[in-house]
This record gives sequence, C-alpha cells and structure tokens, in this order.
Amino acid sequence: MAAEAFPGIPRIPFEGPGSTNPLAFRHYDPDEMVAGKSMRDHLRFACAFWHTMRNPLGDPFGRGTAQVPWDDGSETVENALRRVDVFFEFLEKIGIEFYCFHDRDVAPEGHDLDASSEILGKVVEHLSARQEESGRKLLWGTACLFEHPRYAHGAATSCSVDVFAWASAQVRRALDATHELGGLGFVFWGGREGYSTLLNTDMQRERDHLARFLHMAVEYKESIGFKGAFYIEPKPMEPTSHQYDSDAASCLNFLREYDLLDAFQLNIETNHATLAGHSMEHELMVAAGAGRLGSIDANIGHPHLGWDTDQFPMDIAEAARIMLIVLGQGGFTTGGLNFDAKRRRESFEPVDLFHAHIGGMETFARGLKIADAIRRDGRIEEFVRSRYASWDSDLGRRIEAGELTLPELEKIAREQPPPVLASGRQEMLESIFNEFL
Ligand code: XLS
Ligand code: NI
Ligand code: NI
Repeated sequence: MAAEAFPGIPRIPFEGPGSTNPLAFRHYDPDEMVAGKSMRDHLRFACAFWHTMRNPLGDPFGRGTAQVPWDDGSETVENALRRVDVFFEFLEKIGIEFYCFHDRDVAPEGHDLDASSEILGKVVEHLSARQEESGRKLLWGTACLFEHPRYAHGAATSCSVDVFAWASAQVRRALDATHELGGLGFVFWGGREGYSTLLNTDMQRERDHLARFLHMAVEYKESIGFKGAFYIEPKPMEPTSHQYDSDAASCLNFLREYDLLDAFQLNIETNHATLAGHSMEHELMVAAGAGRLGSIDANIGHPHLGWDTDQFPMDIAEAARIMLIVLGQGGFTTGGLNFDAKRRRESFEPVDLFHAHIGGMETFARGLKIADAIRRDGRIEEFVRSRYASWDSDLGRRIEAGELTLPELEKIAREQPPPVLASGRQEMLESIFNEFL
C-alpha cells in the first residue's frame, strides 16, 4: 500500500473527559455500555464518501479549497482506486465502521453505459477487498441521478423517456454494486425529482413515473435477492424549487398512494427537515409514528442561511432530541447515523476531516447519554402520559375504539360539567430537558 495520506495522525483514541487533545475522544467510547448496548452499536456512525473524498469545498462564489494531496484530479480508475485507499485509512483512523456512497463518487463515468459499469465494477472489487481487510461495512449505496447534465430535467421524473431509461440502467448497476458489497441499504434521494416551474411541468405524470421507477427497483431488488432496506430521503427543495419527496409526511403519502409503503423506510436528514420548515424532531416523529424511521443523515443547517449547508452536527441538545426518538423506537436496525456533512470552505486541511468527524461523533455520544438519562429519569415521559390520562377512562377507551357517534357524545357532553384543562407546562419541561445537558 502507498504512503499514508494522513501522516502523523494516529488512530483517534478515547482519552476521557479530562483530555484537551483535539485529536481524541472525550465522550465517545465505542465500548461503553449505555442502556444495555455499546455506544458503537447504538450510534452506528457512517462516513459519506462524497463529502469526505469528493467535496472540493466550493461555493457559488468561489472554487474549491480542499487540500487533497493524494488526488491527481484525473477521472481515471487509478485515481479512483487511490481515493478508496485514502478513504479506508480515514475510516480506520477515525474509528467509523460504516460508509455510504453514490456510484459516481467512487467511480468516474465512462464513454457509454457499458464502460461506466466496467469502471464501477473495478472500483467495487477494490472496495470489497478493503472492506474485507478492515471490517468496515456499507450502510447504504445510492445512484447519483442529479450531477450529470442529462439529468437537468430530473431522472425518473424527466420529460425525456430516454433519460428515464438511462436512470433505470444506472440504478440497476448501483443496486448490483450495493448488493455485491453486502450493503445494508439503498437510498433514493430525489435529487432533481421535482420542478423549477409548473409552467412546463405535468406534475401528475411525473409523480406516476417516479412511482413506476421505484416499483421497478423493488422488483429488481427481489430478483437479485438483495435483502437490504430501501430508503426514501425527503428534501423539500434545492436544487429544484419543489421536490416531490419534500418531507416525511408527503413521502409517506406518496408511498401509500402508489402501494410502495411496505417496501420503503425513510432516511431523515436534519438540514432537509429544517429546509422544509420542520424540526428534525418533527420529521423523525412522523417517520417513527408510521413505523418507517430507517436511518438518519446527521448534519445541521446554519440558522442564517436558507440552503442545505450540510454542517457537521455540533448541537448537543439537538442530538439529544434525535436520540430520544431513536431510543424510543428501540434503536436502529439496518440504519445508522450517516455524516452527510461537509467542512466549511475555510477548513480545507486534511486534518479538518478528523476535527469535523470527531466533533460530530462527540455530539452524538453526548446526545445519546443525555437521551438515556432523560428516559431513565422518566419525568418528561410521565408528564406526557399523565397529560393524556383522561383518555384512559372508559369514555376515552370507547371513543378510541370507535364505539361512539357524534350524537352520543353530544349527550355525554351535555350531562357533564364544562371541561377543565391543566397547563401544558412547556417551560417547566424545557427546564427539565436542560437539566440534563
Ligand atoms: C442531498 C442529499 C444527498 C443524499 C444522497 O442533499 O442529502 O446527499 O443523502 O443522495
Ligand atoms: Ni443526505
Ligand atoms: Ni442533504
């Protein structure tokens, strides 16, 4: 193997809360047991190949700044294989067990579909060998159906049937690759599955096409025996002005409408939730309530910026709110916490990849412990339970069981004294939550 890409950076150790070493963990001890499970198994961290290896850290006003001494900038197979080696060195040093990729992050496109498949095949072989050596696993794969100019009008929702066919070919191959690598899941994020203006858009036809596309993916998945989970990743906008997978509720409705609900779970991303005008907590609760919370893209937006800034998750209270819901549903099964996050343009040195991921991991380690402590304390849970206590009465039970009609309820209401309400105690509950931070 070639020289180290991150010389002088050792495997990041756990040094405990007293440490001031920025390249050490103070709170994330993978073996520490929390609520009967190791932190490693609770958190199931994953690293995103695209941000870690391929994001040049450009913005709409300036070119990329990322220092990538291992990358010669060419679209060759050799360069792609070298990036894989660097990525696995990073995974091993940072102590992250899972990763995620798009087909086009790991392998450049060839001059036609067959050439692209061949290149992807070579890279997959290499990824497979590195997985084997390192014990690292693929949390999910996906197909990049948004970067190439051919997808300008969308992929599965393109006005061009030929683009739809091309996207089908690409998803087929990306599924093969994910299957070959033993991936635990496959994500469909509707990169450009939406519109810029309704003046040129047949919305219902496009939605029908997207559903057809997903049905074909499910059929293909079954035909090759791929057992991983399928996830839809909601996002309301950007790059389009409206995406059909705009939030958890609209995704669930879409899946139900097209008889796809059994085949998909949701992969919820924090910054997408906030772009949709929701809290992450809201999106997670909608997904979990439908039994469809599969995985999480862990990042965070900037409160002043109205786009997907994909910042590393550094908000401990937010991580605690997320982990409360994850613990509440009994943890992850196939999913995990994927750092779909990039460094700021100013953090361009390779070592910043470590600082960024360490920060995100520490945030979630603390979030996990806080959420566990809040659950063990039980005051908030008990408050919620008692807030609905009137529903545990005979009347509540009969309404919930669908045994009463409007006229019958009118009779009951008339015979009773007017309802008396109790306070919602929001500020008291917020203070209890804060006690644990
Ligand atoms: C973009 C999305 C994307 C998906 C995978 O905003 O978050 O990165 O996670 O295609
Ligand atoms: Ni994402
Ligand atoms: Ni995103």
